[in-house]
Amino acid sequence: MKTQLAALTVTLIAGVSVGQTDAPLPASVAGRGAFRTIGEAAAAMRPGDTCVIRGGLHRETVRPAVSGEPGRPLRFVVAPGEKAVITGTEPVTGWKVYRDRIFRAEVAGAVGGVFVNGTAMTRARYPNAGSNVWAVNAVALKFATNGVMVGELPDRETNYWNGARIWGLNERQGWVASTFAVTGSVANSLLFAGKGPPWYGGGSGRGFLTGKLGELDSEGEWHHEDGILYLWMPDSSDPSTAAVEVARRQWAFDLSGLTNVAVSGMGIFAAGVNMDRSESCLLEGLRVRWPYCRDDIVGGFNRNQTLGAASEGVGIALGGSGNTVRDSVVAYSTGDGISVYGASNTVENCVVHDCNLSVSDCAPIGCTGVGHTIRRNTLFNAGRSVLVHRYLVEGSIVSNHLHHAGLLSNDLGMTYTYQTDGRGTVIAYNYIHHNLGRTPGCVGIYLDDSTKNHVVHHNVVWEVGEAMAMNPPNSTGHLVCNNTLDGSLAAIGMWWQKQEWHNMAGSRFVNNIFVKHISQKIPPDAVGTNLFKGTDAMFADSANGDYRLKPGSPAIDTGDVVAPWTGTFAGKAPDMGALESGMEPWRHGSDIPESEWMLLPEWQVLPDHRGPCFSAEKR
Ligand SMILES: [Ca+2]
Ligand SMILES: [Ca+2]
Repeated sequence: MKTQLAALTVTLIAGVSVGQTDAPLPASVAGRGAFRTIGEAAAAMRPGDTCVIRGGLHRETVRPAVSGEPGRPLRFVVAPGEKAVITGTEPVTGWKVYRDRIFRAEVAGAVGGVFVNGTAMTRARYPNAGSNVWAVNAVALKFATNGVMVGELPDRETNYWNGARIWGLNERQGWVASTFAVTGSVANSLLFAGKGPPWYGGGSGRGFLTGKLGELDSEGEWHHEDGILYLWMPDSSDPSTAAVEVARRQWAFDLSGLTNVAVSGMGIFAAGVNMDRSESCLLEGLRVRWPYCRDDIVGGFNRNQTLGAASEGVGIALGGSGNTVRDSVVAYSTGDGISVYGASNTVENCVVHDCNLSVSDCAPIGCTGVGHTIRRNTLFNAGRSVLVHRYLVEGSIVSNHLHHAGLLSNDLGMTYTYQTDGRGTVIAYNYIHHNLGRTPGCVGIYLDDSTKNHVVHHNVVWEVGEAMAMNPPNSTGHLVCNNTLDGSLAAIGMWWQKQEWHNMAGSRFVNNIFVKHISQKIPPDAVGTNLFKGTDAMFADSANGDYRLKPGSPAIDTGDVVAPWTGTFAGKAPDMGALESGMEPWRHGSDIPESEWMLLPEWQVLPDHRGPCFSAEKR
């Protein structure tokens, strides 16, 4: 690991060293020369130019001076056979022993994240984190009275926790985590200003505390205070023998407000790409690690129509219009992987995983705006939902593979929206499975309250509590057609008790296979031909996620034509459910092989957490 990074560092240093005239410069543009940085090359580029980037680590934010033109984009490519990584980090040197195995070094300014040989370290905290980021080690916290909560806290002097920051998740609701400042402490009581964050008012929860040097007491922890970075190395070694870096720059590329720029084949580490107000820009073949690595996310529900590049937890900021991210892998983010807003942007054939470590309102893909396409992506491992599409209208969410959501929160959809008039947003041909949240509220496709006008068809949903949830009021104008909905509790669940709120005018349910019951609050006249609970659909092997129909299934050729959504079918009529007998199942998810997901072969891979993390208490 260390060797790999060191080799890259040497490569870059060789490229820029004065006097080494035989070493290739890091970037070149045909007809314009070679440059000491990509940024210098970018400043010289004109429409139609291609910048060739040499292998190695590049520590800069690249900002072209001008836009490309239609058919004559600015292109950034990597030299053939080389690996180039733009990193948002800067190395830390000048380490001295602080005490015991803790070292200190001067680091001015804010520290967004600390990496050792490419692996993220943990801000010093109580209780200690443990090795599994998806198994938050936290203490019980309980409401005492306004401004006070009590917890299982260690013996510390009065007001020791003044200035600390607490991350907490409510136990009963457990929707989203949030953070807030502690203003004082007495014994096992924490004091804070005001009534506290949303999760607190509901009673008990779990949390951890950061912001105190005194809690730097284990391997892999760091603390930054008064311009000094303190670090206990993961192997208790001297940090000067390793590549220790701090996150400094939010963006690897700043394409905001530019048009017709294409970036291909780069690695990006501890930084995102800013496409705020961009048009017709393209990112392809990228390998991105930690597009957002800071642990400063306040949390709570904070995503709405105003999502923009300045929102907390934004990863790759895909704003503007007509931009595309494709064939890329984005992994590890305390916030979003890709944050989509603006209009008519596309995310296609990407793998986005292990995001929203903060358990906030973020997701592998967070999406709001008009007319976006989210197609053939594989999204998995998320603190909450894997796809949030709140306020997405006229959108298209098709042929994705979505799995392993709810690793740390409860009452969530693997896809989630609320208060959204989709104006025809289509959610179709997706495979959706494994919500690890607690039931009830452990949902596959969640159209939460006041959501209207979505077309949900040909999705296969399993290993969830409720395959779909549609919460009134005004759950109107939806078409739910040809889905295979297998949840342990319900095919379609619904909450709210007031009957008069259940306005589902114009919503229709047809050709679905409901393995379990659907909510009795769905008006009977909205429910057409479906295969209901109690009739065996004869799936090939549903225990292993194979929902194709066996010959003789009562779902075969017993559906209605629902133009245009039933599309091409085999036999004399459409089948019920998502997978038409006699036709090949559609392609879903990204086709990037797992062997090609890595940024660099030996860089951080989080342990595979595609299993329940809190099995004893969650499901
Ligand atoms: Ca600690
Ligand atoms: Ca058929």
